[in-house]
Amino acid sequence: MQTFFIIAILALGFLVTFQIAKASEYVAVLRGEEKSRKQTNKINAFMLLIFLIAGLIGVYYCNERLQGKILGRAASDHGVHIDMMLYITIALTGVVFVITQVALFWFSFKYQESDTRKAFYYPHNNRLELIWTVIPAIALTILVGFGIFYWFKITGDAPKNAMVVEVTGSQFKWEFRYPGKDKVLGKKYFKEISPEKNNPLGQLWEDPANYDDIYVSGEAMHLVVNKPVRLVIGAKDVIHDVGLTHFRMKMDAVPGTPTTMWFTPTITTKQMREETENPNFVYEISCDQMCGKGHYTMRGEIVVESQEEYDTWLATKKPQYYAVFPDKDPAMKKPAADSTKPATSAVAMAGSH
Ligand SMILES: [Cu+2]
Repeated sequence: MQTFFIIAILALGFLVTFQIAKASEYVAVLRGEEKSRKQTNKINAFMLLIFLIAGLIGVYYCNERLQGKILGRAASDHGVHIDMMLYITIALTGVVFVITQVALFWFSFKYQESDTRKAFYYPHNNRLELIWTVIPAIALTILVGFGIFYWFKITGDAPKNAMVVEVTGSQFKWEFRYPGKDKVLGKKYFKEISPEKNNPLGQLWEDPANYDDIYVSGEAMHLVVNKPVRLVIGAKDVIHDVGLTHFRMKMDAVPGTPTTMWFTPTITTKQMREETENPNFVYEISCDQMCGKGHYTMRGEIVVESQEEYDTWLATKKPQYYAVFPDKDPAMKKPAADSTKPATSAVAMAGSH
């Protein structure tokens, strides 16, 4: 039934178009071909002017309407520069857009066919060609130049006092690793990855740098406000992408090839909640690379807090090394060494591993 209606509508549409075309042909014959063409021309010129005005009003309206729906204030030092680049680009291209569109449609209207005027033959002008090639080339070179400058800054060496967090993407979650007191991430090897053996990242336990590395999964990444952070990014299966829209950062997570970027968060989660008047505000990590059917679920969170809050949080975490070798955990050792006291729950736990 539906198919029948669609065919019927198409057939009717064709018939109507055909009849209109035929009718206008008869009108042209009655009025005279030349006169009819000139009249159509006039209508078209007027419509172009209407299109220009309606179009410009539409652009302005969309801008006003959607103004509050953009990302809000950039929450990192690089983010401020990236927003600035965006505004400069939009301002520059915006001015060019308005000038060219007004010229295009206004000229079409003003210089429409007229019996009192003859078209001026003007095929070529080298100076004009040079001007409209060189000026955009210079403008674009400056814009791209700034982009490259910030790109090298973001992906280049982080400041000496930067903290390090390793981010690993997999279908479909994010895992984090903090280097611990030695500030060095221990070596890892993909063949050692084994969640059953408490080694979800494939850390090599013979590397002492791994002893104090803290593994965090299923909760937010914690960062310190106004302290640069270098992210070491990787993936276990396919290409993911660490997208940090609030910080205006993003970087691919590629299996086997660590990528890095650094930035300084400048606003704490608490401050952002007050500023946005949204008590549930959280900084988000989105996967910005289509990575499979659960891609949309790859949402991570980031908490930006003071150094004290961060230290308190980190103190609640234990190195992954102790999960694999509970007997090396000083917290487990102490009660075991104390033979005068009855077995504590810690000993019982150590035994159960
Ligand atoms: Cu992903």
